[in-house]
Amino acid sequence: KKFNIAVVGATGMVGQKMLEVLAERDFPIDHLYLFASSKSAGKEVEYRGKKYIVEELKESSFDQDIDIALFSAGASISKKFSPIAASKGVIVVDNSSAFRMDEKVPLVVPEVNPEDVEWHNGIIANPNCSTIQAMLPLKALHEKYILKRVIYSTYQAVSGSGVKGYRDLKEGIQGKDPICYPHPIAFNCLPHIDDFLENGYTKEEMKMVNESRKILHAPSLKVTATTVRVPVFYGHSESINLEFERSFKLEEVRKTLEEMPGIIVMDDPKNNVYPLARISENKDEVFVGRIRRDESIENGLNLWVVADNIRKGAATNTVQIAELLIEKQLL
Ligand code: 11C
Repeated sequence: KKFNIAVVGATGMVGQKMLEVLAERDFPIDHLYLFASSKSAGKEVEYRGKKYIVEELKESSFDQDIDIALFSAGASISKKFSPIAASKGVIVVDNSSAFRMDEKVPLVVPEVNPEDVEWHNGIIANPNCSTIQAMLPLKALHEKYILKRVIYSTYQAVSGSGVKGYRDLKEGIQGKDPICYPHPIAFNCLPHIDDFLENGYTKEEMKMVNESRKILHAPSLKVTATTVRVPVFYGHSESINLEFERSFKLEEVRKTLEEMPGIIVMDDPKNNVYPLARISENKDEVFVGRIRRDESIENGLNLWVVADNIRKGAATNTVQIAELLIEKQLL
């Protein structure tokens, strides 16, 4: 059986990657609809050798026979159009932050909490990129050793800010002033991703805290985060410090991570082998390395976790959720 799929935000960085991933994975598409703002409407986009015209997104767009709509056009577009689509029987997989913490909306990483898609009410949220990649190792280890506390420190690529962030790094290297960030990102690190909140954290940091608890079904898990933008085009890197209830053997930890679907363990520091942003580029897996004990506490562990933020962090995870809907016959 084939399905009618819509991509909302089809001309954006993530929308384009979604199309690439859908084609690569041979997603069973009957009819493909591409939507974007009026600015991009009329543009031609190619999918599997066929040209499609991008349509302007309107309320009436969802009167068409659409099974699944993959949204990646920002939170305000999602807030307005996802409920309209859902009310017309379209299942929305939303890559924005609009509905992630809504109690009626599942927040899903397919390798981690696939069962949560079953209680959807028309909208399923795709987590933030920096959360997604952390969830795979954390879930695998939480099941065995029970997480007590998580400390995230991230090193995030400029593509997380879309084309403007990419431009700030590319042109910033040549000395141009930034337009996306408040400071130059070239040859710099900015401890500032998304807006600051009253508690002194950024929205990006609180996304990591809140989304981790929801996905792991651990509402009282202690989590803290510092998120930093670094001069890298693609691939978010994360130092993750963990404290567990139970004791562990390092060898067992390594095996658990190796056995987790979606993870590639790269951990041979003597031969300079560890995950790198440039290795993760255009890959769907989450790379884990620098696996070592935190010797300052009992049952402490340090990991270095890297993934392509546009692939596993956005487009691939969204497409995997759509595949899950088909697999579980939820359409
Ligand atoms: C970044 N994580 O790297 C952000 C991008 O909530 O979907 C994704 C923002 C979001 O800047």
